[in-house]
Amino acid sequence: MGVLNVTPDSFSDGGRYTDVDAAVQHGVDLFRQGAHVIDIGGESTRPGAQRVDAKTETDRVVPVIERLFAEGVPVSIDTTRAAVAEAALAAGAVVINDVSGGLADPDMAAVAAAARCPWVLMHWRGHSRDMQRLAEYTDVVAEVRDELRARADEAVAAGVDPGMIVLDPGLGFAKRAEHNWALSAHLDVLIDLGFPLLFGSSRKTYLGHLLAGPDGTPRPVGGREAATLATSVLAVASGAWGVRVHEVGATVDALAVWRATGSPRFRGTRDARDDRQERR
Ligand code: PMM
Repeated sequence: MGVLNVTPDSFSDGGRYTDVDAAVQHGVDLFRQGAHVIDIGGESTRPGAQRVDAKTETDRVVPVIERLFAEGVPVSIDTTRAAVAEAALAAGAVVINDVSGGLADPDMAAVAAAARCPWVLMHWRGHSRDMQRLAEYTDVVAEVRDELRARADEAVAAGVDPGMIVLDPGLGFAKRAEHNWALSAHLDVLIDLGFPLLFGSSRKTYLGHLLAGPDGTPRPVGGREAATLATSVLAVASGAWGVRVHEVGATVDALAVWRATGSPRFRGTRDARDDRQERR
């Protein structure tokens, strides 16, 4: 999943693709580099961000989605608002990526159910403005698992086909660095819920802290790409179904390397058990 933020203020690409032509070109480029879907967001979710109204958000994304649809590029809409999702689907989007997991807007489930499209339910505890104060956990992996399960159960109860649900741990959303690392190390616990798992580490702040200079200054956004590749490959190797990244070409290359190592997941019906038997 390639990231395309058409916002003036997203943390890593804010302001670069507010012009429709530039946004469409970037979406096409990411698709040609190997992204299966381009995730378009019209509202920044960076910590502390101020909200924009639904009309502003819709006006930012719809012209870009229409043009990408015309170019044959599959698009997902990154929004927490049912009205924006509806307008995006009408413009040609084929996936709803809801960072609130359906919590922000009670009408989102009905939109997802009616559209019968994949719906990404990300783990979330509140809007950007106050999410860092919600980063309190006793056992982050178990709590995120239980909260994601509740989101999925509620979606199914609202009529969403379970086969259309994708879960996401929501790195950085009401999570400090130690929470992100714990979740990354235990993706299997979330995958055991039985849904495909999307993983989004790309350029996030916790990578900047990991790579801080000797004086403690976090590595700027532009220097987090190698760490993003490492976390993305590790996530896929742990069973993640997809990764949401800004640098698609490099990610595709890194995943080709992983695939060439002969991961059991890419050997059809064979699994580790078959391999062990063969070796005997
Ligand atoms: N992160 C951001 C925005 N949308 N959606 C999903 N499903 N998962 C994420 O981790 C996620 C998201 C924030 O980062 P951005 O500035 O790169 O969009």
